[in-house]
Amino acid sequence: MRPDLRSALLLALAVAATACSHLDGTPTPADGTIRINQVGFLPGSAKWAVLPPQAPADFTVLDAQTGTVALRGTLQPAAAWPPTRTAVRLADFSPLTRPGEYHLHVDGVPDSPHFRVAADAYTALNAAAIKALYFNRASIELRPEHAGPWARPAGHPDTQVLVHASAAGPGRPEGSVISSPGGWYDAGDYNKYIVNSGITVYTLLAAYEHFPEFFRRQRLDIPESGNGIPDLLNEVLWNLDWMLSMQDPADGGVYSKLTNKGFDGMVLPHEATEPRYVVQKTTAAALDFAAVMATASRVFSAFEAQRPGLAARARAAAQRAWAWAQANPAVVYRQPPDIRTGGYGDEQLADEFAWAAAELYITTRDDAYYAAMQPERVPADVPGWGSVNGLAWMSLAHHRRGLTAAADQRLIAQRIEGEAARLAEVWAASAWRVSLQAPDFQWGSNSNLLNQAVMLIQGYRQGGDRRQLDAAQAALDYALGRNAVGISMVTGYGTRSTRHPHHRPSEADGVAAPVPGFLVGGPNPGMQDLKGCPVPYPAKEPAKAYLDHACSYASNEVAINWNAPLVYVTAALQVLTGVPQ
Ligand SMILES: [Ca+2]
Ligand SMILES: [Ca+2]
Repeated sequence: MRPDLRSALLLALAVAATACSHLDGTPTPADGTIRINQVGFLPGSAKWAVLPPQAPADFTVLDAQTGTVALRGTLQPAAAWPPTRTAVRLADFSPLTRPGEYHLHVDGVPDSPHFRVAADAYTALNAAAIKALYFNRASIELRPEHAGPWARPAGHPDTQVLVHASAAGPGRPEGSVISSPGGWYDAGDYNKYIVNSGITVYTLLAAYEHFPEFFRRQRLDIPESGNGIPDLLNEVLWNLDWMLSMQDPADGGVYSKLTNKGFDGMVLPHEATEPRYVVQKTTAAALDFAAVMATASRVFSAFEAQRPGLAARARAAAQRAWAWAQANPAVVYRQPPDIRTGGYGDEQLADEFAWAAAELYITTRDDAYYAAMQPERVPADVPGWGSVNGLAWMSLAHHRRGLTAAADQRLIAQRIEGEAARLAEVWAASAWRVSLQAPDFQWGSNSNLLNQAVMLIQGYRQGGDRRQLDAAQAALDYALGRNAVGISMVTGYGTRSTRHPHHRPSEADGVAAPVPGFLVGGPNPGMQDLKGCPVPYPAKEPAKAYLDHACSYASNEVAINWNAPLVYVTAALQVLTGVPQ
């Protein structure tokens, strides 16, 4: 979720200047056409398509090359789905397991887009979702051999960053200059935020902890490829090293963000040269930082030869940030009057305390941290940047066999399996066969859904209930086109995908295709950007309130924390789905 409501007015001015050239956004396919995952499926995936209620009962799956019938089936009865306020019928073509290229045919309805069934269905998408973070790197030139047509000069060296009045402290008075280079631009803007880096970096590190073999084999063609560290971790290091520089050495507190005073126009990074500031230390920043550094310490302990001392440094940094938060337990973010960039403000900090305590416990095996988590008071809910309880349980469950006797194994299993079972019930009862319900269509609805999928996958890993894995597959299907707008909401992936994300490099680079691999926010009936958009949203229903236009930061922005669960889910499905029986 992007909290930058305040950016609306500033952006409106910049967007209005470029709007005329962007009236060719991807047209929404007509209602009444087949909605399907346009990228494809693993042979063992559950496979669903959504059809209009008036479709006749029989469907066929046709081989796209030969036109021969690969599968025949019968649609399920029409049922209502509240997020579109319409009824739909489902086609279940899970028995289609033979690799190939296909489309779905139903008499009287236009054929579906082509889709693949392939043993490597999600490997390229997974790599692209990580590479999108490379494309958002600050402080480095993107060279043509790595970035192709999206090559660009380096932006934001961030070696001369001013300490804002809100961040002043002993040894670093207002106006002091510090160096804090690297990191990823957070989203469509050019600022860097610790809170949102927290869940992002954690989710990527968790993907590595859970599926190391998958990532050890992967090559992303980034500058560090071949250096003895898996490329996912190389990419993580670009942001992790930046995060380390955001800790005040004097007291262990962590600045909440590194930012301009206001948002930049729609320009390339090297054209955005406003002064940069570190702003206010907060409790949430310290705790998210502590959780990430504790996790990183575990992961990078296996790479001592490549990054000597990093594991120990991250662990010490985590403990210092934790100590700062203990001494400053309620410092919430207050936007200074002269700063207008994203806030990521969060006043509920019990979840951040629980998550940091859990990660420090797992890394140090010190029971005092487990007690500090107060686990019996922590629910396992779907994570988001400001709501991180679920991450604590996810880590405890993964590491459950190596925990001390203090850990309540039954509680860990109950929390994970309970939340996954709840989500799977919603999925099973959904006419669209997706765990997202009408109230979930908020800012960043696609990431809400993929974070639900992350929790469903934890349930499957813990308890082995296959329906939970299928519900996670359904979430990916949704992002890739089996949704009410019929568009794959990952740039560059799918036959009909997002063309005009709210993403400054994509707008300013003169390349027609958007920078690939980014998940956009998705349908959001809040439509907080209406005033700044020269064209209306095509529809207002919760699942259809989506506008493929660069003005639409409320439905079409990109964000690092939205790509992270896309990385996790595509890797997990690729590894866990298995071959058909
Ligand atoms: Ca919180
Ligand atoms: Ca472009």
